[in-house]
Amino acid sequence: MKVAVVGLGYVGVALSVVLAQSGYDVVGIQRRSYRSGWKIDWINKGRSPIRGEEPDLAEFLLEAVKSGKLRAVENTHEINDSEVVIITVQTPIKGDKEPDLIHLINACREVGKNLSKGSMVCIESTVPPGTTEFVVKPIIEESELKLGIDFNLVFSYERVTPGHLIENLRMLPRVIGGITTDCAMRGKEFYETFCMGEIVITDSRTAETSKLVENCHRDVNIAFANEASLICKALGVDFFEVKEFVNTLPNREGAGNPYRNILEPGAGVGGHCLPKDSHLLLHSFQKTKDGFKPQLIPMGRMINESMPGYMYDLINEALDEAGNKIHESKIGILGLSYKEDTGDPRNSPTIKLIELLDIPVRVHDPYIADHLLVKPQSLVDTILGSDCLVVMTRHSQYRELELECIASMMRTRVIVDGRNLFDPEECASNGFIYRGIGHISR
Ligand code: SAJ
Repeated sequence: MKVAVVGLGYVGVALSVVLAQSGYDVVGIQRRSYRSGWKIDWINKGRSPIRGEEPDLAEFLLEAVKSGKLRAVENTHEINDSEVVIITVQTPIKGDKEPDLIHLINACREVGKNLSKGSMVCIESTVPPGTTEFVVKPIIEESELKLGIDFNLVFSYERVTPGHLIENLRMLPRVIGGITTDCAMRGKEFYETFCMGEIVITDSRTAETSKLVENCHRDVNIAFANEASLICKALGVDFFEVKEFVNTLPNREGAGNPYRNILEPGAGVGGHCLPKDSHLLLHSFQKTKDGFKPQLIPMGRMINESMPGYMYDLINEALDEAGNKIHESKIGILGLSYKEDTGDPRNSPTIKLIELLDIPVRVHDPYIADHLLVKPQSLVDTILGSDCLVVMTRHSQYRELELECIASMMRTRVIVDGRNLFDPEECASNGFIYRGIGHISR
């Protein structure tokens, strides 16, 4: 069976590979945009366009392309004889935090124009609740195709996290929301052919809302860790010790114990999901004109967005203690990517920090060689002669850094650790002025 995947981002590429590995004839469709057009030729050469550590992805992609099971094209006519069309285009938010659905709308228009009767359309992009029914469906029906008669339509959200794309797509449970029950059942039948996790069905709006609530829950829990760490700092208490003790509450099945799982405080919350998903959820909520005023979710978002600013304050405080002025200092930043062991700078807290510092800085990232805002440097050049080393991303490579060696390379020994990378005692014993989120200042 032929499947078309529209939008070759990290989800579309990984999904195309998993589908090809499961025996489908997959055509990945990508418009030749400035940012992503290069992926078409890259994939057809058997090369993965995804940066960072992705087990199996590059190897499986090469296999799929060599076997002819996977190819990438620009033109949307290939949708024509596909029995399933999956849309995985990005759904960012605009500067005013409003959803930007233009990529989804354009993709739906192309799908509507080329869809064959009897096909199924699956939306995997994260969307405001109601989008599948009130935005996608009408666009596809503009082509005289009738839902339920000529095509089926589902919203089926991905739950991937970079670093685990293939594993997540194959093993995690799936929630399939159909515009009709028949749609949902057909969606379940399709996803069962390559997803090993449990597959549950519901309506499209419930599925759309579940995805957003799932991510808002994470965003708010990270905000809780961030706020609790700032309270602990003010109390002169090490937050990581508190976190360790709190998380000792056992999570024994059936014991009914109200276990805890406090997350990691850090330099900020970046990526393509969490920074936007609460805005997508609240966008649809606001349209209901309900009198209730959400506070916790928007406040959690604000706390996470304030963390790069908090890092700025720690840098300022630590350099001041060293007798340096921030604007006369050489600052080296470890990590441009929003997340450890991945190469994705989207909404990265590092970008926010660089903008706040507003001075030339040196940045290193093992997975990012170039960026519009800053030219990443080598690790040595980032550390050598610097007055302050700032940890923004907890890449595994940084765990091998020797403090003694770093101390000998720096002009002033100041470390500001946003990801609990270094041990505060060890920093102190190596002569560093240390500040770290979640740790007591030394
Ligand atoms: N972060 C913290 N503290 C934490 C966990 C994360 O500060 O305890 C920061 C990270 O540094 C990063 C950001 O939050 O900047 C996001 O991290 P993430 O682990 O949530 O990674 P994402 O953005 O890839 O989230 C994905 C999401 N999946 C998608 O919808 C694409 C999300 O659904 C998952 O909850 C998350 O993975 C996951 O659970 O791994």
